[in-house]
Amino acid sequence: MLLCDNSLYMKIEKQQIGDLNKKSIIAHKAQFNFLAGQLTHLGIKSQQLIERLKAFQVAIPSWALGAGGTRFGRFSYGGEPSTLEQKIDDIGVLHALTQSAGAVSLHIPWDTPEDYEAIKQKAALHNIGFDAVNSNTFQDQPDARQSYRFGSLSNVDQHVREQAIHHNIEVIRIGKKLGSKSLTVWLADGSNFPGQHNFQTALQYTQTSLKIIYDSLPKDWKLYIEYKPYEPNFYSTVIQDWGTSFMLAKECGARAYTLVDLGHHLPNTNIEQIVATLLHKGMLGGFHFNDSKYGDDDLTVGSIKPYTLFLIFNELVYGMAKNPQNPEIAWMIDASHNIKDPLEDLIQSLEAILIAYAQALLIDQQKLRAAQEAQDVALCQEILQTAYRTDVRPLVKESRLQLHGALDPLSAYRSLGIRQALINERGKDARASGL
Ligand code: LRH
Ligand code: MN
Repeated sequence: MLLCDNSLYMKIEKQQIGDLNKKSIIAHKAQFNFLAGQLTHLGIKSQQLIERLKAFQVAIPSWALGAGGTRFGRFSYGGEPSTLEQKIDDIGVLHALTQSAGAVSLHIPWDTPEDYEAIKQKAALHNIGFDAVNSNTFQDQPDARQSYRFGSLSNVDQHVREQAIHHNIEVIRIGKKLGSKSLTVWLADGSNFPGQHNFQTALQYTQTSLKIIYDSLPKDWKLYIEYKPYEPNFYSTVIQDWGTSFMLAKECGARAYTLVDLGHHLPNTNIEQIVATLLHKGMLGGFHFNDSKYGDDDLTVGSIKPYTLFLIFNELVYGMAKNPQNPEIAWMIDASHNIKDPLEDLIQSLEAILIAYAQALLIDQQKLRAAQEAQDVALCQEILQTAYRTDVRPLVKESRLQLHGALDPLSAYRSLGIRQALINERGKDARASGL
């Protein structure tokens, strides 16, 4: 624990991590050298791959550092961050251990900064940047004049639309003060019963409202439009799928893009094909990584469908090489932790993301294209699954080691007794704002 402007905060020193790594460094080097040897044999330069893993930074959602919950209950975790400062400290812990959590994505008003300079200083202390800011027009604020019960940017009531537009412009203003360069808009807007909505009117109001928000963006900002098929509305959602988001973004302008939240797809949707389509059109702005079995379950990344995550990264690796028209993609996690320690859950999600990326980087894209052209279906599958079945964990560990992170972040987190230290500092009943 370290003292910073008279508040105690958790900071893990490189020395502490180095000492922990000593216990497993010999085993790691043996596994890494064996894999690196195999890859050299295949003409793959491990260090080039490692540099890409080191550069891959994922933004942590400010709303997912406490225990999540459902309408059926919420189980507090103890030592949760109840201020934005404490949330940044927790992301600092994640980044120190994983060296891949180099940014925070704020949700407004859940995490509106009080002291901007103090927040920026604290983030800088932990080498954390500010990624996309998220607006919230799916909950009514205590002092709000208008209600979002029947929607926000699509609401038939002009005053409600104006309030929602104003909120988004306020969120941009907050983001500018922190150095963020993008706004994510997710709308809960929709209907619960047939006949409740005039679909065309709702879509047109949404289009017009988004355009006003887009036109108030600073010239170097991007707008991400996040789609979702259902919840909290259960009959229709205005921005229900990638096509609607794509269309609305195109109408807004050149700096508006589609954001893909992995949990926002109906069962068995081919998400990797959606990703390829968006890349092909230069419209893939960002990701919300998580995993799910049924709905928007917000589970640990790679915990349910790791092969799908791998296939998505295959399209991303191909697209990052082939689609210069697509902007730099914003990588973010969007998860909710109902039964796991939030920090352990995020450590596992970061690991799963880097493993899927490393596996996809092993795919010989030229060989795959040749097999596709030759319509050698079995060979296409072999090329993919050879990469998927390669244990790339030594590469991911080596990328962390080279950045002075932990070889095994989860066991380091436990060995350092961080959760108990947070409970001692913040108490068992501390509760984080957010989902
Ligand atoms: C909607 C969503 C969106 C956030 C919210 C916290 O389901 O994915 O990205 O605003 O979760
Ligand atoms: Mn999301």
